[in-house]
Amino acid sequence: MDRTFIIVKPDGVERRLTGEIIARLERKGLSLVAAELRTIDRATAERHYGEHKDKPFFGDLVDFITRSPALLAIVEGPSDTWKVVRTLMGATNPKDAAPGTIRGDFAIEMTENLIHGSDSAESAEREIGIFFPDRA
Ligand code: IDP
Ligand code: MG
Repeated sequence: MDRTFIIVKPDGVERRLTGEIIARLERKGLSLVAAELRTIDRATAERHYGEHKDKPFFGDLVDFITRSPALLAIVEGPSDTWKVVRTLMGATNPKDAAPGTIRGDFAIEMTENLIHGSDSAESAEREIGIFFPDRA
């Protein structure tokens, strides 16, 4: 089996879309193997989003992802699970995300785009190491 890492971001938990989002992953054929509702601390958020540290939106992104609890999860599928999840998520900018995707169906603004999914198998392992060190 092949695993990846997701976050139902604070906006998703606040809007009570956690079940809807996890249900879409499960209906596709992916399984939850670990999950925890946790308020992410700033240092962990800055590490997770390190690739964006020089971007103008970095401060807003860290404020957002740490503002209230998020659902952190490891999901598993038969192959290319990170890619399967990214397809279900839709484009980063919800205005460009296709109907039928999570972002396309439920979001409008860029920062509050409901879900994070690792962008490669290597990123998935790196992010699992940050959020679920016991599972690394
Ligand atoms: P991804 O979440 O689709 O992988 P990334 O480019 O890795 O997209 O960006 C991480 C997160 O940063 C996005 O999900 C979004 O919340 C936020 N973000 C990305 N680009 C912008 C921007 O131009 N303005 C504001 N927020 C952004
Ligand atoms: Mg990304």
